[in-house]
Amino acid sequence: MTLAPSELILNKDRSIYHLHLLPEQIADTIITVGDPDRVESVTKHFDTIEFSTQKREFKTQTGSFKGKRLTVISTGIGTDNIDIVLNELDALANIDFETRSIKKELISLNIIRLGTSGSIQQQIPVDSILISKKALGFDALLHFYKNESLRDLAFENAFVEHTNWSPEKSKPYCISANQELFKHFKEENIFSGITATNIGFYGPQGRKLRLKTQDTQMNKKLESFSYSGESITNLEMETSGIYGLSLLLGHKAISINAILANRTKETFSKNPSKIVEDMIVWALDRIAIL
Ligand code: R1P
Repeated sequence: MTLAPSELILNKDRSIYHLHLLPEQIADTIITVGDPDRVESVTKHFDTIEFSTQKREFKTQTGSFKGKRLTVISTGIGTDNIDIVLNELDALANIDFETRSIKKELISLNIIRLGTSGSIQQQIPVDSILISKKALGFDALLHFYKNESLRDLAFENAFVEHTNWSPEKSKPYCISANQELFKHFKEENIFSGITATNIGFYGPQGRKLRLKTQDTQMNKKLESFSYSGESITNLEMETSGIYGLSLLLGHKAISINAILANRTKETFSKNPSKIVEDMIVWALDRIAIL
């Protein structure tokens, strides 16, 4: 099947529409960060940088760390951007831009998010690192794709019942991390848990400035929810989209988070850049031996 110009959109230089990348400019292992400025916080540790570009919030650098070729790309904020980044990275790997057709041999990328997040459990302090064993998406992204076999429906239904989830919001969807990557990164001093991915930063994460939230008890309900001995540990804005689309497209994904805030204790890191840097240094060493 040939993909029409309106579906697979290429720029004049044959690069993919939003990311502005050519297929040869990405590695098989991709680090995603939210903040474009964090791209260089990662690549400053590289031995060499072979390529850099930026379009909108999508800044990309490809280079080598301890002999391993890696691409670092910023996604900006939210799962709407994750839809663009994951689909365009997959197109770069698995669609032939000359024939505009899907390749016969598909590549499975490693996708590693190095993000920031807020804890909702007392025992997960600021300035710690947490790996997402599962993601619970409050965004609607995955509902736009065929996804039946992917989700933990029993978990989702228990969560909807526990929180008395408003039917006016999209149904939360539960997706697991890639188990191989989860085991590779999990260590004794690294927390793990279920990450709730929110559709916004303020109301959707229970923050009140001037507006009232629909459910004032939501964060307390998230904190007290438990299913098969597992709890929701933290809130952020991308992991569910990364896990869901990676699984659908056949890529391996893991989300690693520097915990900057503790919402139950109402505390925020006094030196957020230090824990972000510690996470980057630790994760790069693990990525080098993937
Ligand atoms: C909100 O401030 C942003 O920070 C978190 C959230 O997921 C959201 O993207 O992650 P990043 O620091 O990776 O962007």
